[in-house]
Amino acid sequence: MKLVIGNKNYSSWSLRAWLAVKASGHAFEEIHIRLRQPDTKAHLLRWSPSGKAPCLIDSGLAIWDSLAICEYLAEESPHLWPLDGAARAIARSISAEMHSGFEALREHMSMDLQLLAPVQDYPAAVAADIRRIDQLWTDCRRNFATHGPYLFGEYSIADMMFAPVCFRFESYGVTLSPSAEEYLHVMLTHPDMLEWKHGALVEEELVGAS
Ligand SMILES: N[C@@H](CCC(=O)N[C@@H](CS)C(=O)NCC(=O)O)C(=O)O
Repeated sequence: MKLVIGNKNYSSWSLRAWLAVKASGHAFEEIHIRLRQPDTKAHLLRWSPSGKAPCLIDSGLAIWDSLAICEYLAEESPHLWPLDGAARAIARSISAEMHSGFEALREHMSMDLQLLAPVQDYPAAVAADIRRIDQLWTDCRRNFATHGPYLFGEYSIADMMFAPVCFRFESYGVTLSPSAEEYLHVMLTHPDMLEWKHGALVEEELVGAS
């Protein structure tokens, strides 16, 4: 398996797919494409039909878009979604909401793992996105997380979909409710999150040195 990803520092969509491949247990090769360069699109199009990262290559089959990659992996590894049907339905709902929403948060708090810049005042739309995410995290953990600290107890695709938000909240020093804060800490200390972050910092050092 190969996973085509953008810069670890910035590529929030790549992070989701990378976490899913890691959690699936497959050995895989990372193909790194540097984003925001004149030739980025050409490099991406060599692998990814959409010209975007991430793209998973499995036995010659290209699967693009983070959520589609997660679903593809979950077909073979059903534990990537919560096993209970109701929990799985809600996990898919919040993952889809993340995938297609929260535009204000994306626009004003882009993922940048090198950044530590606490923000006091957000535009109202960003504050509304943060409140909604806090509520989702709190509700899911209260209703479903009876056997573990993640959104549905066990670590699942729902957590992976919100992983970039966790890095954003850390970078911008976002204040959350106690339950959401506890969840944020759990995610930020997950070994795969720490590995990705380390990769992002090393990658930027290399870029800076070149
Ligand atoms: N909905 C897509 C979004 C993918 C996306 O926008 N990827 C960005 C990197 S984070 C990209 O490839 N940008 C390069 C470009 O658009 O030229 C997904 O979930 O994978």
